[in-house]
Amino acid sequence: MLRFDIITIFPDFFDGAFDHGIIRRARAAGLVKIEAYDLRGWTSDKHHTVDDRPFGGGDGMVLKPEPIFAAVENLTGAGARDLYPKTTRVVLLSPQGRVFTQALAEELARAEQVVLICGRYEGVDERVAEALVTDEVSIGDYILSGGEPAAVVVVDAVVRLVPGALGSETSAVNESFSEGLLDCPHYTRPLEFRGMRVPEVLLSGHHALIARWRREEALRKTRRNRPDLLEKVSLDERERDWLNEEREF
Ligand code: 9D3
Repeated sequence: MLRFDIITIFPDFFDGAFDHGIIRRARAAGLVKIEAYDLRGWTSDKHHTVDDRPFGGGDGMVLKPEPIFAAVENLTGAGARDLYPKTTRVVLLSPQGRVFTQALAEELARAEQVVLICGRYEGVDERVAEALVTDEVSIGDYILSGGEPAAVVVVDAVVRLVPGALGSETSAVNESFSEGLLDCPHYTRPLEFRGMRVPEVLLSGHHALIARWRREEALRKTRRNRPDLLEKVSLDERERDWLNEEREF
């Protein structure tokens, strides 16, 4: 079973966060275990101090190393990166990390234990990254107040890749990012809604035409919203021509 251990100063943040849909089912089926731990539980001073002022000066506070080292040691059985079991990953969620991708989610899904350290304040004492962390990860180029929302994102993306977590309805391989393009548009009833009609081709029953339409609409959506993805995907000649003839959009 894949085990997630989340180290945070706001364990309540995760109340209910993993109690819905696929994650809830995966937990109920015993495929994954997800636990959030209060960093203050690994402090030893009277005031349960987790942070302190930065050496060199500056605004804000920095998470102290001692409680985080104690937490990781306690949760992994080892106090240094090279001593973890090879199936253990210790992830520091930080704006300075490499950007989280589907490829990293796939790697983490093959682990037995993923420890997620949630940063807060101005940051985390760098000795944590130096000695404990196997992966320093950001979820994208925007500013969060802390690593907690990022931890939810990572757990969600990884759990759905654990074998058996998705129902038989869907399969993780047949999804948007595996194809390298964004998904095509989808429609359901009613046929007409507030004057907007479902594209005729989807009603035609002509499966080859429908498949071509879906591929072209996926290309159109990708060009509009994620042109960076088009560089990485191989298109056949028809698809390149189609994209070029659509340039006026
Ligand atoms: C002024 C320098 N800032 C760093 C870029 C300060 C700062 C901003 C936000 C320090 C900590 C944070 C809290 N963010 C996270 O802990 C975080 C995060 C994020 O802000 N964006 C994307 N991914 C992540 S993962 C953890």
